[in-house]
Amino acid sequence: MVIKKPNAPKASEITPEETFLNRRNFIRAGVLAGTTLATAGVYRFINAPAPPEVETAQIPNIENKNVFTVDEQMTSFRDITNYNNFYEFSTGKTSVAAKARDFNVRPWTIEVGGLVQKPKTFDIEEILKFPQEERIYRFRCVEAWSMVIPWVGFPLKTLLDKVEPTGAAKYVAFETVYDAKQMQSSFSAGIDFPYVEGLRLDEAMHPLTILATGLYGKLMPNQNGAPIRLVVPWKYGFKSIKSIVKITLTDRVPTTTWNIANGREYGFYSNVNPNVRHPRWSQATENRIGELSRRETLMFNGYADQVASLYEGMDLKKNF
Ligand SMILES: Nc1nc2c(c(=O)[nH]1)N[C@H]1C(S)=C(S)[C@@H](COP(=O)(O)O)O[C@H]1N2
Ligand SMILES: [Mo]
Repeated sequence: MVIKKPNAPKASEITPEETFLNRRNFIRAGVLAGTTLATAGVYRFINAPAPPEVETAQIPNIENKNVFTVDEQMTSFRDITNYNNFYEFSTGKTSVAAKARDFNVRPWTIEVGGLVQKPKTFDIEEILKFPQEERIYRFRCVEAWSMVIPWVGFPLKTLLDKVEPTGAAKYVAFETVYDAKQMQSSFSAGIDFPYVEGLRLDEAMHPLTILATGLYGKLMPNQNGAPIRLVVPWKYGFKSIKSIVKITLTDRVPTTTWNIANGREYGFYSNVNPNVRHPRWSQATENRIGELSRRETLMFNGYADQVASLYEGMDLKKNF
């Protein structure tokens, strides 16, 4: 029995993934409403058949553990790898794992360029040789569900320092691979591909911002953004772009996928903020996957001590 708290989105406010407008119909109809991320109902694997588990290899060179952690129970491997948002494969969270199963992530390169002294295309094998750390972070989706995930990765700053951003660089733009042959939802997802995201340079250089290469000590499962994805724990999950092939230093605010799809609902900053409502639901509480009652959402997802200073003097309602 699930008892809805007053802050939980009402059933009438929830847009089921199945009713997403097909982009072509959307254009034909001339509808002005934007595309939206659906809100999640309470989710549990009770009585669900065991999902197929694809084992990835152990990451051998994890140097730091227990430096960045939270005093909250980790979400199970099974839930982290079977409840996903990865619209290139499916808009159905529990369908992504199966659809991404055969996604081939080798060979893989990341092109890093733009306003830098030393542009370079990195091979994933070279990146995996960087010292890796375990980072146990809270992860909060804008749809008001959350997890605690033991990522493996390294600070994004480590990579950016290697290409030497110039003084003119103010932002970092990221791009996901788009391979129509291997991915499936080019039109029905309702968002444009390739998926793109961005950060301000100081956010990108912040010690909490990582490029993640795995989770639970193993190489990144395809459904979670193999072979490498961004993780910015104080921002809503959609900022944490998956399967990155390109990183560009720039002096302009980068275009971001959900902002193009619906700028009224999804801003550039997208910092977790319990005091700023999504236009269609409260962000004051969240459904921690695996728990029964809702939790209070924390300012900057619990990382305010470390990141609030980045936004000093900014109106967080305006810059949502
Ligand atoms: N390329 C790409 N990156 C993406 C998404 C996506 O659809 N495509 N979804 C985002 C959203 S909305 C969330 S909540 C997280 C989900 O990450 P997870 O499946 O590893 O939990 O990935 C983000 N990164
Ligand atoms: Mo999300």
